[in-house]
Amino acid sequence: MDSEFLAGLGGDPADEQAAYVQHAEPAPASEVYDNLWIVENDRIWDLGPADVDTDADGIADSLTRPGPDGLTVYTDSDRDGQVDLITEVRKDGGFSSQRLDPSSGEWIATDSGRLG
Ligand SMILES: [Ca+2]
Ligand SMILES: [Ca+2]
Repeated sequence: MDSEFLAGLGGDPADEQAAYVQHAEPAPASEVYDNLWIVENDRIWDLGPADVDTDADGIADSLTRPGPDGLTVYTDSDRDGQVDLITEVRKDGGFSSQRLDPSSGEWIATDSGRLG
């Protein structure tokens, strides 16, 4: 019988294959967050939905808030919803950026200067 002959063949190829197929996929990137949020002094601030696409990938990643001295841009650069880059643009054309250091939770100044 053919079926008996096949059944007698060595190891099960399915088991062998399973050892190599490890679906260690990261969290689904297709999840679309609604609001950006930021942690400040152990409080979480919900800033509302992103409405600016700063890197032109078709997904809004930032929102802007007017301030007394210009404009503040809150950016979530890795799409997890948490703001990790803040750029303050002053009315005189100067700007300064701060990036969130994920290991320490500290905001670190990364860039500053003048626009244009
Ligand atoms: Ca984007
Ligand atoms: Ca983020």
